[in-house]
Amino acid sequence: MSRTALRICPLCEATCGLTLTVDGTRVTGARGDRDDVFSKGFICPKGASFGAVDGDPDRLRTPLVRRDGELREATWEEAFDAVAAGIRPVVERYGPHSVGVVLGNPNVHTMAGALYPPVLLAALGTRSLFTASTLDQMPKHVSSGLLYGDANAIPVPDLDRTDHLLLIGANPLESNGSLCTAPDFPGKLKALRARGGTLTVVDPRRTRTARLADRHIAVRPGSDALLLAAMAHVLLEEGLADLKDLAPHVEGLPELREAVRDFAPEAVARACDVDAALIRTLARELAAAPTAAVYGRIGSCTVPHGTLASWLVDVLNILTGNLDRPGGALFPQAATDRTPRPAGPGRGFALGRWRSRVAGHPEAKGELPISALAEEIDTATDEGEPIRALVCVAANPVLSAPDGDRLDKALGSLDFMVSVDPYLNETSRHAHVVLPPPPPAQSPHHDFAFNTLAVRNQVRYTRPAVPLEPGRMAETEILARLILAATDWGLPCSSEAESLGKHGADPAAVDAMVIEQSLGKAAADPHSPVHGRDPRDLAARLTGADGPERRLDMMLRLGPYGDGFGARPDGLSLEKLLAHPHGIDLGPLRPRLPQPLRTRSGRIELLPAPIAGDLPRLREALHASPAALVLVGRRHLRSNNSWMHNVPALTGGSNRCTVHIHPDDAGRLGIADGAPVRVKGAGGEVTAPAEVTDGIRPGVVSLPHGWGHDRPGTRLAHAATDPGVNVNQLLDGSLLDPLSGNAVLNGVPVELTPAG
Ligand SMILES: Nc1nc2c(c(=O)[nH]1)N[C@H]1C(S)=C(S)[C@@H](COP(=O)(O)OP(=O)(O)OC[C@H]3O[C@@H](n4cnc5c(=O)[nH]c(N)nc54)[C@H](O)[C@@H]3O)O[C@H]1N2
Ligand SMILES: Nc1nc2c(c(=O)[nH]1)N[C@H]1C(S)=C(S)[C@@H](COP(=O)(O)OP(=O)(O)OC[C@H]3O[C@@H](n4cnc5c(=O)[nH]c(N)nc54)[C@H](O)[C@@H]3O)O[C@H]1N2
Ligand code: SF4
Ligand SMILES: [Mo]
Repeated sequence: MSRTALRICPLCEATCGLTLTVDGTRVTGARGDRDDVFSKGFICPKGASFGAVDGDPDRLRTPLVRRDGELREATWEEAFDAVAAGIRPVVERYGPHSVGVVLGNPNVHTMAGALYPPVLLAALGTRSLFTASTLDQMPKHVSSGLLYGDANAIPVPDLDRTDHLLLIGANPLESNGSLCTAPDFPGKLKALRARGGTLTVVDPRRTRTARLADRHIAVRPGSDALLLAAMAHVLLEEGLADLKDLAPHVEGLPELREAVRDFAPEAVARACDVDAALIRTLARELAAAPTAAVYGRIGSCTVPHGTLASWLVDVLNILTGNLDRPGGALFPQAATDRTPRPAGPGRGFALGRWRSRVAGHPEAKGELPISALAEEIDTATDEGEPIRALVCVAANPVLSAPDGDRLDKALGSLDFMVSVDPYLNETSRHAHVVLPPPPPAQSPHHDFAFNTLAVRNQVRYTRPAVPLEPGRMAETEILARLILAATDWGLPCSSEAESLGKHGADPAAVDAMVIEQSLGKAAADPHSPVHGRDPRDLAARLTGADGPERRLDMMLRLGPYGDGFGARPDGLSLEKLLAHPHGIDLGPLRPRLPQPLRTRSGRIELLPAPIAGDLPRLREALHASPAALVLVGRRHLRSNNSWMHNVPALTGGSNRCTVHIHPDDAGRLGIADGAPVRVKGAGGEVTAPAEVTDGIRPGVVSLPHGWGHDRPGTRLAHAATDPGVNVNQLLDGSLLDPLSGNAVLNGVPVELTPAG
């Protein structure tokens, strides 16, 4: 007997609503949910393969615990005992920072990943936090932190209403969008053009997105900050800047004018390899468009000037008055955001509150660069203890971060490592304990992170489509138990908490504790709808089948659309959301300034000091001689970073680990289409087949990331049949964007030779 169930897709940032066909516990089909208030039936090939991803026979079914050097199946109790025995002595002996935490990308695609890692970090008290953010969007967080005082205040292009979109280093036709949650991004780009709007794409490759555009600019990799600075220069020098309604909220305009003075189009043209006249046209068109949005993604972030480029994206939106207005770039307001406080000066955003032990990298947003993870494990200094134990949740840094070989060795040297991961892969194979979460059909879903980046305000929640199979544990419970096993979290706070910290205590106690603390704070906050009320009484009113649902209920009710626990009876609650299985539409993005600002001035600080301090480095780039050959990445529609190569339905065809190279370069270097080519970088070399294509500009080659599934001791049968190579082995981890600590993954110098 088959039935259907709804499930929000967790396989990319678009968050489409799916209708699954379920046979017993098996997902046998997936189609777009036409009634979903946000995605309206859209689905892509990955979503359509949800059943195959969910039912992958290589997914681990039980915990694994290392005994006598080998990972063996174990009970949950044995596994958490091993976690307690592994982490606690390290903390006692070497202190909290000797325990590292690595959080990977899927944490933003699970409820567990949103709700528990903050508690784990607080409980461990470690500063050794590394996440996929420093391989990705940390430059955007830093630029938002500096401009707006809130690292998570990221403006999103108003795709449905804009007249003009300037898209930099993003390929949503493959990625389906990022830091811009939009089901059917491709359709939205087509609709933009159909309504007479303009799409410009800046990308060294002629991607499928670029082919859709009115104009494609094949910029030299790594030079976008110069291009954007030149556009800002034109707006300011030609009198085209017009802040419109933003003017009263912005400070630093004269200083900005001075700061970009040296970046005239004629000065940057050579470094960008873009005609000066064209740069002037781009700036004039941006200013002339009725509404416009500049949007930058991976290609603008994972480069040497990632923070400057990310900042300049917003500067252009501000200078044209397009920030915070319909058709421009706006700040979404998610249902689980905190109740907006009145506008006014905030605490601002600080960088470098501590530094990494070995290289002295400054922290950003509480994180150290993941490029420095290996050295923080394998290098002794006088500055403190190396990392000796690691908690790795949904991360595969051996493939996703620079110099996987070094990290691979470093992980092998740890006293203890626990991975929360469904697969035994290149990273988790080093763990002493592997805790496997259930497949997505057995997990509930709400997009805490992506709703704050969505092109339309809306809220959706799906309960598990399939009940937990016997022997499975929900990922929320796994993480709650991990916190209890590894730490003494909560002990000093209340008598009720006495039972906490005791390994084996009820995991619901973790949620109860978070609820107690959050409601206590809300009741004490004069701007909260529950100000002055009794936190215990509020807690008693929460509904939900378990701890995570009660926490979702609490966040919804305290949030900007919430019922305020009765204060606004029409408002949101979990109960109300459950009554709307296809979600609740909360309307288009609306102007919100100055409310989101948290800078010390209470205004947008257009030229923050750390940015000004980094501009001399950009000025130097004007005169640097470009490398003969540089590497960029690429994504494929039927993949996701490192963990979808084990699903036959999603591999093969054009989804292959090949070196894209322009015919001119191939001819010059004697490289034939399909022949093996050796690529050499600072961190090592790899050999992969060449794919000669004029879809990439001369002087640039491209390899996708997330491949290299040929290490021993993994359980990825299908991926191992076509392992590909690890592009990140070409990096040695030393190239970073200095303000954000983000790895430079694009525009990296390489050498190519035919491999015999
Ligand atoms: N050269 C190059 N390198 C890159 C990039 C690039 O463009 N070029 N992109 C970077 C970017 S943007 C990112 S985000 C990073 C990603 O870096 P990572 O997050 O390290 O890599 P993923 O491949 O996403 O691996 C996620 C891990 O989570 C596991 N997993 C999958 N689903 C779940 C789940 O539901 N729960 C749990 N607990 N685990 C799960 C997978 O098995 C896998 O081990 O890679 C980066 N690396
Ligand atoms: N199918 C699929 N979807 C995904 C993922 C996946 O692996 N596969 N990963 C997800 C994740 S974690 C993320 S972060 C997002 C990323 O989402 P996107 O940023 O849209 O992803 P990419 O396809 O890597 O696009 C980056 C583009 O930047 C270009 N580029 C490289 N260097 C430069 C440069 O210096 N300047 C400019 N202007 N462009 C440059 C590349 O050629 C590439 O086309 O995708 C998400 N969605
Ligand atoms: S676009 Fe993303 S969220 Fe939508 S179905 Fe495809 S993978 Fe899932
Ligand atoms: Mo990412």
